[in-house]
Amino acid sequence: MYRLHGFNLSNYYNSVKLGMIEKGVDFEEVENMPRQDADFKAISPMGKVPCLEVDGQYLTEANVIYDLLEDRHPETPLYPADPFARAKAKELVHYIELYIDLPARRHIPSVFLGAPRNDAAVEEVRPALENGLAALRQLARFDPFVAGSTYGYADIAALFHIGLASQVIQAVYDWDIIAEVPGLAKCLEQIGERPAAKRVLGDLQTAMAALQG
Ligand SMILES: N[C@@H](CCC(=O)N[C@@H](CS)C(=O)NCC(=O)O)C(=O)O
Repeated sequence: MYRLHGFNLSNYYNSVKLGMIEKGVDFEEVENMPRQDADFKAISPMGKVPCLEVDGQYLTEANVIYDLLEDRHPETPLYPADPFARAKAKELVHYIELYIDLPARRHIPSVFLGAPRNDAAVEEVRPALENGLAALRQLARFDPFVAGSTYGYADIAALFHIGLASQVIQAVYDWDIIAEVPGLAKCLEQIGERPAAKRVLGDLQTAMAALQG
């Protein structure tokens, strides 16, 4: 039995949750906020979510969790079977995490949590994202999915990580980063129409509405 620790506003939590639903894996959601206390760090050493509990053992880092799920539940694959195509899909997941999500995330405190505007971030994030978006234009296939002909974790990462980044960046710079990558808007729209994605996005919207009061 799997227990997925995290919360419905987290893009990384939602990416694992969607993967598990797509795979038809049985799991329980355990609401847990990221935090630095010793109890939580005992299960998630950096205090981050998601954290997957697997028969009393714990695993962190979303893309490592994708790999475990892929190995244990290969019947509904979310990575291509061909080793090189699979590596290229993982490359896209890493690019989306490291060069889109990570820079954009520096603005989460000011956009969502009432923190003051971070002037250093305002200056540094835009050029970092311009690089990340250029890399995405170079690597993404949209054929019709992000990594090519099959749906999988690259699409899931794009849906949640670029979805969040685009909201944050629109708010700070009035800049539409999705429009910077031809084919991305249509691709995200078709991913968001999948029944499993609609369920996770619905839970996200409910959590967002509760946050905004
Ligand atoms: N590299 C981590 C990133 C996870 C992450 O940043 N999660 C956020 C929530 S979306 C979090 O826990 N933030 C709290 C923190 O960074 O201390 C992964 O792939 O799981």
